[in-house]
Amino acid sequence: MDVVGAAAGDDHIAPPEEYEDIVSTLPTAMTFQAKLLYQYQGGWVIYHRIRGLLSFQQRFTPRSGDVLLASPPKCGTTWLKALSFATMARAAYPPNAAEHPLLRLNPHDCVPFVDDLFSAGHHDQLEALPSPRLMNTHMQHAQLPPSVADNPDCKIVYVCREPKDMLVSMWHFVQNVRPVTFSDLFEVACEGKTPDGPFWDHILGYWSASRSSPERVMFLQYEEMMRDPVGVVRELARFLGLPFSAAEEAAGLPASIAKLCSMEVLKGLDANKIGTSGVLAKYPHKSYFRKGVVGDWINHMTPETAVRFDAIVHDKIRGSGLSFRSPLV
Ligand code: PAP
Repeated sequence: MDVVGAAAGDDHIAPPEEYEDIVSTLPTAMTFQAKLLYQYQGGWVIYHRIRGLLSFQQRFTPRSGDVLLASPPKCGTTWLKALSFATMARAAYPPNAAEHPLLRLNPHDCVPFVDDLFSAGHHDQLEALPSPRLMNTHMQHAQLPPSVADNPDCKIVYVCREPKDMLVSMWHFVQNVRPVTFSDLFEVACEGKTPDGPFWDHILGYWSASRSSPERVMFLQYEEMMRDPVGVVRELARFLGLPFSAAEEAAGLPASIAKLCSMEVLKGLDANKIGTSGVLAKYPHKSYFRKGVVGDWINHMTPETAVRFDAIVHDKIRGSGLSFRSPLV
């Protein structure tokens, strides 16, 4: 594991023009902001990442000890990146160290996003990382190659979020690129046509993998992380095979990691107030830290809209054993 330089990637790198024979046959749909989606293996992939996904499936060489963080967009990726990085790197960088990388780098610059790296043809950067590597993806579980999905030596940590809050977070985030009305986003989300959607299939894919292989796939919910961040840090460390020792517990390391990665601390850092990151497109660091609360949907959805959305989600996840805990519903 290592830090990816903050300067990784340039603006507007054209994705490799490979796989035209496959891409040209895929069904397409429009999502908000008139962005084209390709339907591939059940998931809706945004146009600038479809070739990257195919390239990942073909070229990615897993290594023993690889850790892949997975999530639908806007469900806690930034937070999970920070927590996982701080947990895995704690021997080299104790959470209270004045020179901790998270104090000077945005979490997205500490953990590479494989979807964009492969889309931009920059996947060689992954080869340069020492083991154990920590990476993240928004790909659906069904889109992971068997060399990753079924690999006993690779671990996956998944995070999802109460879907109404996910949608509100997505709406705020896309305003950074171009305005879209909440109702336009809402309608495409009801059809599952958001990037990496349908979000219910995204969630169910990893949910089912975590149920059948709990030692390889850890399933987290944003609301659970909010309720007990220190407990989640302990669980995460155990899952990754790096449980806290008695001495680390006595020194308060789990709590220090949770504190370092809290919204309160990260949002206040210059590293997260200024600058941009991203390989395909650059997003302001501050756009990853908005409110970080549970139940913000209430400020954007009418009760009728919320009921309509809940009904869709309820119908999709029925029988899976999964539920979403939001204190407001
Ligand atoms: P991404 O998919 O673009 O990487 P992601 O990090 O998954 O985004 O989601 C961003 C959400 O996580 C934001 O939620 P909000 O819009 O409802 O506020 C962001 O505020 C929240 N978030 C980011 N960092 C933290 C953190 N350290 N603690 C809690 N929430 C956080």
